[in-house]
Amino acid sequence: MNFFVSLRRFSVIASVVATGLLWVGAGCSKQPGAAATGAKADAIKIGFLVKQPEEPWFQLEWKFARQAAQDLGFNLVTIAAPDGEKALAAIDNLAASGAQGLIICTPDTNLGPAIVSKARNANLKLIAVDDQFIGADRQPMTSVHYLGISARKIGESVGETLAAEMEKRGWPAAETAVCAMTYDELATAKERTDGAIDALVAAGFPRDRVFKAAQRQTDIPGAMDAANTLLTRHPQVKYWLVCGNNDNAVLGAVRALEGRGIPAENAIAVGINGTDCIGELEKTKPTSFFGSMLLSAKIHGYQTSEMMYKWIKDGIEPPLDTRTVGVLITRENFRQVLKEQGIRD
Ligand code: FCA
Repeated sequence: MNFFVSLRRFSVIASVVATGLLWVGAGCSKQPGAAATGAKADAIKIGFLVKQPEEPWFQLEWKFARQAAQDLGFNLVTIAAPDGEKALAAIDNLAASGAQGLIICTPDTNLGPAIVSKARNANLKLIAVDDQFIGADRQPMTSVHYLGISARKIGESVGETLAAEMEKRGWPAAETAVCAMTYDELATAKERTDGAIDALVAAGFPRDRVFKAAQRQTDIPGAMDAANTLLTRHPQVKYWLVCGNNDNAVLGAVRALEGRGIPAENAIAVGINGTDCIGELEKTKPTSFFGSMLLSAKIHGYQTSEMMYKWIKDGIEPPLDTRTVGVLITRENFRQVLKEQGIRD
C-alpha cells in the first residue's frame, strides 16, 4: 500500500453474516438525487449517500465507488442528500429497491441512531464514511462501522506546516494572527481545527492570537461570511495564518482576505482534502492558498465499497474503525501527487 495506508484498525473480527438477506420488494430505484451504475439486475446493490455532492471530494468518492462497482460487479446507487429529511427518505427508498448495503456520509451526524434503526429494520449493512455518527449520549457511535480520517493528526500537520512557513518568512508573532475556520458541530471538523491550533501553540505561537471564525455553512460562501466578520474585528493584524475543516473553509477565508486587500504574500492558508483546491493551485498568480493535506478519496470511495461488497457477499465484516492519513500538497508537488493518486491524468 502507498502512504495512505490505514492507521488504526479496531475489531478485525470477521463475523459470519446471516445469509438469506431479506429483500424488501423489488421496486424501482429511481428517486430524486439518486443515480445507478449498473451491473446485472440480480447483482448485489449498494447505496452511497453523500451530504455535499457539489464538493469535488464527494464527487471523487463516488468516482472511486463506481470503479469498485465495475471491478467487482455490483450495482451502485449514488444518492445526494444535503439534509436529514432527504437522507432518511433516501434510505427507505434504497431499502425498498432491494439494496443490501449503505455507505453514508450523513448530512447530520446526530441522525446516527435513526439511520442505524432504519438500516437494521431493512437488513441493510451500514458503513459510515468521513463523518462518524453521534449517539443519543452525544458520544461517537463506535459500534457502527466507520472509515474516516485521522482528523487530529492531519490537523496537527496543518498547524506544523503553517508554523514552519511563518518561520521561513520571518513574520513576528506580534504582527501575525491565526484565522481558524471552525465548524464545531461536526466532530471530525473540530478535531482538525483543534489539532491545527494545538500544533501552532506547541510550535510557540501565542494562543491569544488565535481567532476562531465559526462557520454556519460548510461551503465557500459560508466560510467567507465567517472570515469577513472575524477580519473586520481585527483590522490591525498584518499577517494571517489560516486553517479550517477543509479546502472550502480555507478558500472562503482566502477570498475574504483578498476582499479586504491583504496581499497574497501576507497570508498562509492550508486546507484539507486536496481535491477542492486544484483550480486554486493551478492559478498562474499564486494566492495565499499555500497548500492542502490531500486525503485519499480512493480509500474512502473504493475501499469502503469493496469492504461493503465483501461483507454482503462473503460475510467478511470490515474493521469497526479505519483511519486514513493525509499528505501535504503545494504548488510545487500537487500535479505529480494528484497524478500518482489517480485524481488527475
Ligand atoms: C468531512 C468534510 C469533507 C471531507 C471529509 C473527509 O465530511 O466535510 O470535506 O473532508 O470529511
